[in-house]
Amino acid sequence: MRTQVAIIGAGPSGLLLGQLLHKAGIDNIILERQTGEHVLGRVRAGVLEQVCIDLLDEAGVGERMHKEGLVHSGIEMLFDGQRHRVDMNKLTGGKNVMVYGQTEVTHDLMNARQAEGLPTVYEAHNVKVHDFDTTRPRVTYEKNGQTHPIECDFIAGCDGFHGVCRASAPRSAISEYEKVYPFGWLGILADTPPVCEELIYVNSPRGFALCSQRSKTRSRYYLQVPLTDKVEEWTDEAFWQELRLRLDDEAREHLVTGPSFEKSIAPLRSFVTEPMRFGRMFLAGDACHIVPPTGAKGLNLAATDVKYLSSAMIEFYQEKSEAGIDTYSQRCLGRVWRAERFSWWFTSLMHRFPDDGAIVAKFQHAELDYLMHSESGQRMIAENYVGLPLDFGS
Ligand code: RFL
Ligand code: PHB
Repeated sequence: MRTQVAIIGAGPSGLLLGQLLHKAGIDNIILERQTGEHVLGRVRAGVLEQVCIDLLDEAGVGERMHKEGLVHSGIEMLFDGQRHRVDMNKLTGGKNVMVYGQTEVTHDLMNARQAEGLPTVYEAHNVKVHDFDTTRPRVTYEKNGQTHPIECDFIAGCDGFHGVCRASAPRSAISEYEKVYPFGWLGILADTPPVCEELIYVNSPRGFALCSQRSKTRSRYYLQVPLTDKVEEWTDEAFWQELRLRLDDEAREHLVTGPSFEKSIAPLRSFVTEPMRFGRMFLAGDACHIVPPTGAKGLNLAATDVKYLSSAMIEFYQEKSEAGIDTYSQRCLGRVWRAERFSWWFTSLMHRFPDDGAIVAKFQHAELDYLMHSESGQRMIAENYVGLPLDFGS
């Protein structure tokens, strides 16, 4: 079999890339290790930046998002028992974010791909990438006991943190930077109305908490927990009890509890791979960078990688120019490091680190107090949260 671009991974990066390439007349095949149901079962991101919204529109899959997504113009910060609102819209000259789950984004992209009859191979096992240091790369995979080869012009590694593409890059050509945080996020989904119209980020003496949502009737809550905690040990009752203890009086009063239908613990990590291109193989999304979820940046960064990668490939085919593919890595990494910086900073400001003493909690409070009483401090949070402009720094 032959295609122009072989895409590994049917997460949001791979599906969005496939859609944008198809719109430009570039054929592609997606190979996914899991079943489609499994991919849709993973509950992850919830906040989309304008750049991501625009790209989903460009890919022709924005209709349901605009109907069902919730536009948020601010976030709330809770510390020392007091809530403070960061008015993102006012501080950024009119920018907002959209609350719309990654599951829904993935669903919309999968439906569009299926409707257009584009090839996706689910349960593609033992995917291997070959000869990407030449102009004739190949991919092989196993399905139903047979090995299938695919010849292509480019390989797009959209296969997440545990994927095969980054692992296949020559060790001598790659630099990796990593920080693992000494806690995780225990998250639940419940069909209860959200405690507040906006998201509440909480710095409490008992650790971080986040009150998020998926719709007016579906809540998503997170608690900072030790890495040694097991999800089975957390009953719904224990979760709600602990969340209550981290909230302020008003939120405690408004909190509506109920049975959860999803519960999981996610570890937190900052990670970057440089470069993001190895000959004819390109990495995008979680395959080459991970941020702790505090800044809500992971999916949004994946979307901008895909924006740069699709335009580089379109330039290659339509204008016979390699300029875009040659600068792909450099263009992405500027934005990646800015988002990594913000996510690390926001995580450090909002969580209790096990080895920090009481003085660090005091530093955090003093910094939060400063930020909430300084317009430039609040603007720094707002402009990073809604997403820095694509041409920032250039
Ligand atoms: P994904 O979603 O991991 O998809 C990669 C796909 O590749 C497949 N795969 C393979 N396929 C074939 N062969 C192999 N060898 C393969 N190895 C892997 C996998 O099965 C999978 O289907 O990566 P992608 O597409 O780059 O998307 C990245 C996002 O999923 C991620 O950055 C976000 O979820 C991060 N994130 C958030 N991002 C935001 O922008 N806003 C948020 O509010 C936000 N909240 C979050 C988050 C991530 C979280 N967790 C669980 C880490 C909240 C949480 C709790
Ligand atoms: C979510 O709703 O899952 C979510 C929202 C904001 C974050 C992280 C996760 O910073």
